[in-house]
Amino acid sequence: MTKIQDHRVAAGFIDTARVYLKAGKGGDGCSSFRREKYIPYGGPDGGHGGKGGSIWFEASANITTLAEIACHPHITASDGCPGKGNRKDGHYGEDHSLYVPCGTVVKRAGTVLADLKEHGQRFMAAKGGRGGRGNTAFKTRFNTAPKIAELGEPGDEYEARLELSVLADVGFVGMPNAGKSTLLSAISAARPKIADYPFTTLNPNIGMVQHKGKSFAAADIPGLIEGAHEGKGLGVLFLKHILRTKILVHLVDPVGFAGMKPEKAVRVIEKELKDYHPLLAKKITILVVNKADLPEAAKVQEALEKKYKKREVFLISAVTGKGVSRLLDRIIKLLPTVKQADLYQASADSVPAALQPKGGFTVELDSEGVFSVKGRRVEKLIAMTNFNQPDSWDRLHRIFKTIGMDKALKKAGCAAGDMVRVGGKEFQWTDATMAAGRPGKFAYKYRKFDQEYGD
Ligand SMILES: Nc1nc2c(ncn2[C@@H]2O[C@H](COP(=O)(O)OP(=O)(O)OP(=O)(O)O)[C@@H](O)[C@H]2O)c(=O)[nH]1
Ligand SMILES: [Mg+2]
Repeated sequence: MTKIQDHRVAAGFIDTARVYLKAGKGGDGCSSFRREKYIPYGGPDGGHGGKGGSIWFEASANITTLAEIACHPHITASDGCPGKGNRKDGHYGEDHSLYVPCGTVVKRAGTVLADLKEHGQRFMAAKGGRGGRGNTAFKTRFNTAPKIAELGEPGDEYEARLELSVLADVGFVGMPNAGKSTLLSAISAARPKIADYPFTTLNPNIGMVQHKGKSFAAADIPGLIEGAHEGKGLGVLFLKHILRTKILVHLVDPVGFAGMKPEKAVRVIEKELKDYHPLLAKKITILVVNKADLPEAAKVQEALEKKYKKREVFLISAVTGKGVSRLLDRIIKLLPTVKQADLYQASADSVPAALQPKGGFTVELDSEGVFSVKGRRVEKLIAMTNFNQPDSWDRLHRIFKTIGMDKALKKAGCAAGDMVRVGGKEFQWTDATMAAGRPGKFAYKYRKFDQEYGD
């Protein structure tokens, strides 16, 4: 961690966090038979396992930082309980909800899963596993006493990255000491720190501005300096927070900054914004000369008006309030005209594995000479098969045959004695294995089961 980030931790503002999610495993199904006096052949009565708990993220307007989550990054939801005899189904695992600030983007391996913008918006980030079915589910007229019960499905497990991109309508940018925080505190209830030295603001501040019956959110970020987009100063850490604003207000200090003339400072800031992200250059940027009470201010405004003929240049004083109302009028008029495309869009393939369509499987011969079968459905089938039950083996073989896995393996060159790996388990493929399936008149039934099989 760099020094700057350390400082941010101390300041309590964390805008990125890495979290390890582990949803609950489904409870195992139960294989049992009804045994009661005077009830011969009581039949199967094993209950189903309960569903595992899922992990949800919920946007909340009452939170402004990811600090809480960053400090407790291991998040698990509880497992479902196993089923029991007498048709008792297991309890469901409890879902786990985590509150995140509005504007939090959830990513997995670089792809955006969700963008939580509105208060109360929820997203299931990790789905709990399905409970295994008890042997009551496997009773058929051909097999009235099945000794098969599924294991619970494992829950989703992965590392997610949370990124907070503050949601404000208007962003204040400018060199340090230009008066950004002073302006925010003058027009909203926010009370950022204000002082007569550069880099007073260390974290973004957000305030709700009420003006003539309309309201909007404004964000003040730390001052920018030359080279900010390359990491100089503090500003770069927070530039992403203005990416989603609709309008930028560029405050200019008529005194200049560190010997730099105001006109040059304007050019420097605009270049920094453009270099950080082309989107920032495209935003409507209102030029505002602050500190109108100082004698230099009017001249600077005139000079900027001359230079940027097509742009309006406002003259305000955040301290005395001069010109502020006019500026707010302009902002309120402009805001509804800005239509913003979504910056973060959840892509279709970024949906968590458990929510993806089932799909088929692929067979590949790996470097160790093992035939590796991959596919969500077959992997799930293996994970939910109880290999301690001989009948479960039979069922597995039948399903392999029905879904065409033995044919696919033969086609790939698999012969008796070769090793096959599916879902982390290895089997030796034998003719008996292939012959174990009983296709023919059962094929349709298992195909039907196969269609039902899944979520
Ligand atoms: N005379 C005068 N001084 C002002 C005005 N607005 C702000 N200031 C002063 O300028 C100094 C800097 O103000 P800040 O609001 O902290 O500036 P900032 O842009 O937030 O600065 P950083 O957070 O360091 O980037 C303070 O001493 C303010 O009192 C103004 O309209 N007139
Ligand atoms: Mg400030």
